Amino acid sequence: MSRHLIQLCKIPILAATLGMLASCAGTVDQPSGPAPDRSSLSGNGPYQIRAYQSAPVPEQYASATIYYPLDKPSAMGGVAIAPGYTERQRHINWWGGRLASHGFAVLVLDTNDPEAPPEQRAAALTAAVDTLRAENDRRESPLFERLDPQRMAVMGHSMGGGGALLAADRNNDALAAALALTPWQPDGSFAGIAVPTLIIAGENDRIAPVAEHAWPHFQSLPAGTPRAYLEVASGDHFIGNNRAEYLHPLMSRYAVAWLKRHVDGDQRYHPFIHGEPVNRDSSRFSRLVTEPGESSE
Ligand code: 9J3
Repeated sequence: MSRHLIQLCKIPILAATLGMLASCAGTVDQPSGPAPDRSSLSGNGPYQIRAYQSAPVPEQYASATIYYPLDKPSAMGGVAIAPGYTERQRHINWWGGRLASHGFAVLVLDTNDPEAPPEQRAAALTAAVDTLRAENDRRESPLFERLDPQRMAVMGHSMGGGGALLAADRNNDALAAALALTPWQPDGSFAGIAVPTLIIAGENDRIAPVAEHAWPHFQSLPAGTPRAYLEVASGDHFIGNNRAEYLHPLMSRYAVAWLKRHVDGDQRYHPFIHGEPVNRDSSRFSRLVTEPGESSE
């Protein structure tokens, strides 16, 4: 139901009156949690974090940890996250707790083969989204009847980021957002992605150089799809990883805002991607393109 109403809001001419904007804002999910500001987005959110590993594991990945907010009163969206080449959960799992603290159920996976190509990571992410959805129906799950199966996102680092983009390209209707951290996918072209997509890249990435990976990936996204490209000045291939702790506040501000805005439909986060607060970070980025697309005012 709310999906259809959101679609209506994509018609810019209809949305071009204040009255219409107000009614569009009212049709998305009710904003939940305290109003965001720069500092709240930079660190952990308002919810207590819990994690478990007892969800059924499908054949497409080896194992996973699911992080979730213990005390979020309303239904939560989900995010599936894949690591990069030779990486394990421990290389990127700071995102699990961080995103859970802001109200998401977050599945961080280990691939069957640490050297698996992006294609296999895409299949793992798609299966992981199915795992999250199934948790909503599994009585023994801490997420039983606490998820909104319509609000699922995919995310990943490097080959996992390539996998997230591939998964989004193929599962248009099934996802609410995609987020790629220094994505790696040679000749990656993602014109089939219809969901809001954020790419975070590193200016000095020598492993997935932006000129061959993140930037052409971004340019291949269809105009009209909400999309953003953030290129961290002097950033390397590992800007989104656990070890780049000094960058976690910056990463967090944009990733949390993107997911809150597009997975939860919470308009309060819009200015933190497209508005004035972004100016305060502009010196941190060598390139910054944010396009609200047709789904936003
Ligand atoms: O996932 C990644 O970090 C991909 C970078 C890489 O080393 O690919 C070469 C096979």
